[in-house]
Amino acid sequence: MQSVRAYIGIGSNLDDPMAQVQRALQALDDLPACTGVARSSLYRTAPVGGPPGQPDYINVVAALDTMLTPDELLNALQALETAQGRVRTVRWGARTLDLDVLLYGQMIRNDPWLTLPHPRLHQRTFVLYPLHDIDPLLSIPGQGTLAELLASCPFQAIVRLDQPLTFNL
Ligand code: A4P
Ligand code: MG
Repeated sequence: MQSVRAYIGIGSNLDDPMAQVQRALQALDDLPACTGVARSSLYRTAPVGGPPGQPDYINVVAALDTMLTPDELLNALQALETAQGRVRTVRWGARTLDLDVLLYGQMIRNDPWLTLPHPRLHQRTFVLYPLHDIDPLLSIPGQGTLAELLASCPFQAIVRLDQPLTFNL
């Protein structure tokens, strides 16, 4: 079986978000049947949606080459969220760690358990800019190029904190 390139969105705004995100990047790299390829810059971002008064997020995107199926990958991500103390209460509420499958190769899938590409990817600068760091020419299946999506995305405050890193491209 050929590996598939998957892009994982990582976000945290509770309990030392920078440490949570660094721990998640390491945990993703250690997942079985996955090889870390690159990560975007780290970003500080204003919360989008959810209850008012939440702290800012740290957001980053990781690219992996994986032999896991999409369902196995989501299960593995949810186990990592739980291991880092994720508790689900309010929708879009503050969280220690959120791991989303943004893209799994070119797969398009409309299933509430796992929708691909991630259903709100195109509305979020905290996902589009990090994806652009890793592959500026990336095309999102069914939605268009990153450049097109960035041009039509509503303004959201986002600050780049460091430089992207490439591991195995
Ligand atoms: N699910 C369906 N498709 C996917 C997918 N592609 N990746 C299902 C991951 N999960 C997917 O997710 C709810 C359910 O979505 C899961 O059970 C899964 O089967 P969740 O992680 O439990 O809850 P959530 O993350 O609060 O929900 P949701 O709707 O995925 O939230 P979003 O849209 O990801 O938004 N603002 C900033 N600045 N930075 C952020 O990172 N994140 C959110 C979460 C809101 N605002 C933010 C940020
Ligand atoms: Mg989520």
